[in-house]
Amino acid sequence: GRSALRVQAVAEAERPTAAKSSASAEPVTHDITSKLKYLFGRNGDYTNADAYQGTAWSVREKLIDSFNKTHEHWKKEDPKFIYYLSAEFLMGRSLTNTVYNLGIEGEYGAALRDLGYQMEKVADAERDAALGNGGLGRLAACFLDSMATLDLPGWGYGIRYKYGMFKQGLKNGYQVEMPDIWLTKGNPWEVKRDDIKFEVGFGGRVERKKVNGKEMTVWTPSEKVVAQAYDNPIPGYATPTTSNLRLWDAVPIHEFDLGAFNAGDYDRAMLERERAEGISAVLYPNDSTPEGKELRLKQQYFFVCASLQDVMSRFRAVHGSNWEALPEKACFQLNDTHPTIAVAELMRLLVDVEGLEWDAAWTITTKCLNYTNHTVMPEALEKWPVKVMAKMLPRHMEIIEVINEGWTKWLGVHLKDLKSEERAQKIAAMSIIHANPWNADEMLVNMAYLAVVGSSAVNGVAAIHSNIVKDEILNDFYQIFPSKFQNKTNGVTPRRWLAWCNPELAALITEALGSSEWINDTEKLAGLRAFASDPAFQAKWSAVKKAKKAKLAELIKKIHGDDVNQNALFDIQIKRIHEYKRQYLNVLSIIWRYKQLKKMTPEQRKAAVPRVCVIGGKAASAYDMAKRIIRLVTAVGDVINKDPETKDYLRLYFLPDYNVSLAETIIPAAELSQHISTAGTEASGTSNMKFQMNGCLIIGTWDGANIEIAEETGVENVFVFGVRAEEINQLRKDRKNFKTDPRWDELMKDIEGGMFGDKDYFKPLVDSVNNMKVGNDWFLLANDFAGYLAAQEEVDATYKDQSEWLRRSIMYTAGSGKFSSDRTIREYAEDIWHVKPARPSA
Ligand code: HBZ
Repeated sequence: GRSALRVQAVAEAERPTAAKSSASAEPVTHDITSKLKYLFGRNGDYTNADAYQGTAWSVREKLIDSFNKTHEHWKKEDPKFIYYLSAEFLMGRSLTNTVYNLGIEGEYGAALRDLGYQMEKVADAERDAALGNGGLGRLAACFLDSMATLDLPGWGYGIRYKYGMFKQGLKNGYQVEMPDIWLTKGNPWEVKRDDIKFEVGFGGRVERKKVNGKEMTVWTPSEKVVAQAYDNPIPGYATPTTSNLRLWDAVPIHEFDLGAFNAGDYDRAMLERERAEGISAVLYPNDSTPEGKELRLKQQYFFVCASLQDVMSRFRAVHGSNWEALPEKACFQLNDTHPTIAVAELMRLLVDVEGLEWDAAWTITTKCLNYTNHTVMPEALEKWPVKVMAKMLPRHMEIIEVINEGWTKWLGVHLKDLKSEERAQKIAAMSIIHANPWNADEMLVNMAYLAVVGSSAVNGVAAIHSNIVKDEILNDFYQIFPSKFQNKTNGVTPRRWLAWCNPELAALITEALGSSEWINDTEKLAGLRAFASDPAFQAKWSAVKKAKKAKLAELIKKIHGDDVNQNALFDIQIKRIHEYKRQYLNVLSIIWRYKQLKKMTPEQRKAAVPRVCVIGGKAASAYDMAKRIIRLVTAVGDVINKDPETKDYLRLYFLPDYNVSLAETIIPAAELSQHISTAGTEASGTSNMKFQMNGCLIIGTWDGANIEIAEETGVENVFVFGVRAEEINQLRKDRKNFKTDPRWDELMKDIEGGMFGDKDYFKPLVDSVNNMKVGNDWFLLANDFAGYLAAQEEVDATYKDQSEWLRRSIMYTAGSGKFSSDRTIREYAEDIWHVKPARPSA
């Protein structure tokens, strides 16, 4: 409509970044076409995909200029650096983010227009860098954006997986997994560093030897590979700073075994290459149960070993072997336990390679390392069998044993006032190495315990989660080191997740606030509260939402071939599929809604609030129950989307291959989003923050960051339901006596009875929540069911009052200031890292 066009016009005029280039697009146009000509041999008649390549390779040069300046400055200043060690960085696409962060979107947009292309369509041709599973990997990516924007000297370190997160397809409504082949067309956002390589060893033997009269430990690995560095420049927003994400690729030490090749043994000649390349070949797609495979441990050690050697070699170049000063120049954040082998590796490098005394090395190590926990699920905590570790990393296993001896001895002294039996129990419970509770013959290395003992600070990712870490998961350790434990509530970058993915809303916000400063000072969004009840502002706000809903409707049409009612409430749940996240509960309420609609007269239906429900997310390949949940979503959708009586009032679509780019389209279009985990199970959640920023109302449990979001938005503006975390243990114990709601019983019978077909396939799903006698329904869906339906009714009632709905929507964005990752990173920098900004001159 007209107002949507007006907003679009505002968006064009008031581009939220500073640089509105009035310069001619001519040089940029020329640069793009010459990239196409000389790099790709193309001469006119470009597709959007070509235009993307030309544009990206041109932008890359600006990025590298900025990268070089920043690193020259940092080299000169020699500030303390933070190194974010993470097995995953879920970066998504780079083109839009790069031109906006560098403030060159004006010239590039104009150049593309001159050539007859639209930036949005061109940007759409980029493949996601999907080197992560979900929240944890995307958090790392948001953190890099904020670190650069805040001018903090800091790098990310990780693995350059050849295949990222699998692509999800649907076949007859079931999930199918396809490889993510993302590098075939080259990657303009990386720079291969041919001069930066480190050897990484595995296996072999450990000996004591006299070296220059000193007793030393020498590890001779049986297998070696080379870690090859690739740098991915990370532009900050509205600053000259461009920092770095350094990813390691595994390559063989010898190109290939010529001897074997000449002897005609081609297979053996290739063996070394295959073994090496296998290490960085593929991201494990598990977001919850750790993969106990040797290759996974190899990946972890591979990137940690290369990263520590790299940092130490830069330190040595400036400070020689003054290792005592290392903690003044470098600190490492362990993103979950995945890089925890760093505790043993830093000890090995300091003691075995640099020749430091054990105690001095231990002081340095514990000063340099910090650990973030992201989960409360006991089954998700990594434990490596001692056997596996001893075989692959024999020296590290010894080091961990020595660390554990020192630790348990220290504990004995520290707990001397306890009765000896109690003391022995405590020590056993806190030992880094302990027996497998399910198999007493197997000894395990508890990586979380190793991380806590080896770190200065340990943090959870939302207030409630940090409390659960202190009071439950790591309570024994908290008792001993209370000051080690902190909270750092997660955040998301407001650049990608509001300004760039929703330029129309960004323009409206900038217009209302009179400046675009909110983009790196999100507390300013609070100024929107003054407009929340203003009908004229609400109308503009609503026009933006409508325009974004139209985009999502287009996507649904493209994928499913259906036209959806764009006046319906757009109700979204997108996240990894997991029992604790309770997509199943969502489906049950959709079935219930369908049944209610079926009972209504046509007149009554006309009074109902129409909904378009969208569910998206990947199931880990081996997570059987999650795959059944996906099939239930598609099966229910197949029935209700076709029903002529109800299809104008209710739809359910599963959007396959949910990823960062899809999120950038879905989130701005959402009016209601669902964050309905069992209280106490979702550490934080971060999409909840993205939805909030985009003015999307939340239906959710009192869990993770939902709580803090509700506090900032006004609890009365959020649809909160369900049991509280404190009640969970008792409710689980009482589960057998729980009397289910009759509506619940009805739905169970419907699914079991084949209302959506596939009844044998759905049987385990019904049993998982409905076999009370064996104490099932671990995630308490039945307990929260009635409260959830009531909250959904409240949603409908509120939606009928559009002015109230819009007021709340504006209040959400206005209350989202706290959830910028800039705030999170500032807290890490001040409370944990003690790093200070170092901005190069422009
Ligand atoms: O980390 C998530 C939490 O579930 C979520 O609540 C939180 O907001 C987010 C950021 O703190 N955890 C994950 O995403 N975890 C993984 O993706 C994962 C990946 C590999 C693993 C284990 C977990 O081996």
